[in-house]
Amino acid sequence: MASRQVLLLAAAAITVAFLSVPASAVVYMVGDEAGWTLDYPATWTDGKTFRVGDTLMFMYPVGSHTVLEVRADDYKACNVGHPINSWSSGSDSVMLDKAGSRWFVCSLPDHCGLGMQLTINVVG
Ligand SMILES: [Cu+2]
Repeated sequence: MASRQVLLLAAAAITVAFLSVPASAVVYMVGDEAGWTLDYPATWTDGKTFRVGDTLMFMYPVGSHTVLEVRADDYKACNVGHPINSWSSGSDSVMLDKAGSRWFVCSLPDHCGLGMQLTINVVG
């Protein structure tokens, strides 16, 4: 009997946990089907509204690219020497956990200059 009550409580707690996740949270595949590549289209962000709680997924063959989060001035200059964060798993999940602008580049030689740059504005 007691174990049945524990199970019911656990089920209720799980339900509440799911309900508290914003229904609007979106997982964005950067570059869509093409992924995070040299052909990544600069227009990919057009028409998208990124919100706190959404996630960016960067997909690429391991070793072919990386993902660095950088500051605005390093973004503009393609300076990869002082990243805020870096990822290289080939399946990198980046949570948009706060409002504001964020800047991402690939760290491989010339890739940033060839267009592997992504800047987004996250709204609360
Ligand atoms: Cu690259």
